[in-house]
Amino acid sequence: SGLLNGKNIVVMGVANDRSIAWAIARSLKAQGANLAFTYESERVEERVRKLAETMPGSLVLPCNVTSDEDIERLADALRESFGVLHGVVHSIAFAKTEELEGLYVNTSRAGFALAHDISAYSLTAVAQKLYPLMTEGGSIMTMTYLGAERAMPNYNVMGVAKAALEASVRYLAADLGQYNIRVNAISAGPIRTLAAKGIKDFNSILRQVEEKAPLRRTTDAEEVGDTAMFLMSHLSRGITGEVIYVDNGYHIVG
Ligand code: 0WD
Repeated sequence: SGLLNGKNIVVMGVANDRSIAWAIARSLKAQGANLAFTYESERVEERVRKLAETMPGSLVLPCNVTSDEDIERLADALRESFGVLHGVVHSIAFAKTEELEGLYVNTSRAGFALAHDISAYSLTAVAQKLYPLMTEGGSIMTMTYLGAERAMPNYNVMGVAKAALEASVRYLAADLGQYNIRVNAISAGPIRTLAAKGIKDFNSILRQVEEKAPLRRTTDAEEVGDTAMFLMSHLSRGITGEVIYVDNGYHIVG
């Protein structure tokens, strides 16, 4: 028996086995959740299917979050398979690599728009189309980073998009609380993933965390996974509109 028995949860943002979304899925599965995975494009479909096959009974559905049509189709597919939805894990972000180095002041209009569309607006778009399926209440969560609050080297436009994402969490929480739907974010310390590869000097960021974080180590995806499990569960029923740090304490000293 698990904390998430009978809970239907959609996990968005698995790209490979290093993805934070995949660690989250493992923690959710360990507590008995029924999972649906979405993939961005054919580029990652095969990898996501292979991973999902290791969790028998999981659904695998396409959804590029830049497309309202895709999100509507996702809502229809989830309604058909699950009926009721209890949880949404949003673990998606994107910016062009050239916007993730050098000076923020050089950010292009198109680069700004793209980063905000995929990394911030997509949470609202997904919540808008999926909350009607959460008829028994539910939990929506997303992934953010300290660069939302501080000007950090190279994070640039992604930091500005994460600030919009964190504000969206508060507005969505205010809107959806009346339906007993909670909306929160996890602010994770740096973890070596595909997305992290795009950030210049990522190794030196990891070294700084090892030196300065109160717990003197970098964040494991599993640590994020277990906090996500808590946010999806009844244990966190009093928490909404919040940003929870899973960063070994770095943000209090760094
Ligand atoms: O240090 C880190 N890795 C941290 C990541 C620290 C704190 C926060 N985060 C955040 C990221 O900003 C992101 O929001 O966690 C989330 C997950 O990131 P990740 O697990 O580090 O990276 P990755 O495994 O690359 O997953 C992100 C995925 C994309 O992967 P790629 O690398 O193929 O772009 O987001 C998905 C895609 O699978 N994605 C999309 N999904 C649907 N539609 C789209 C899209 N348009 N664009 C990207």
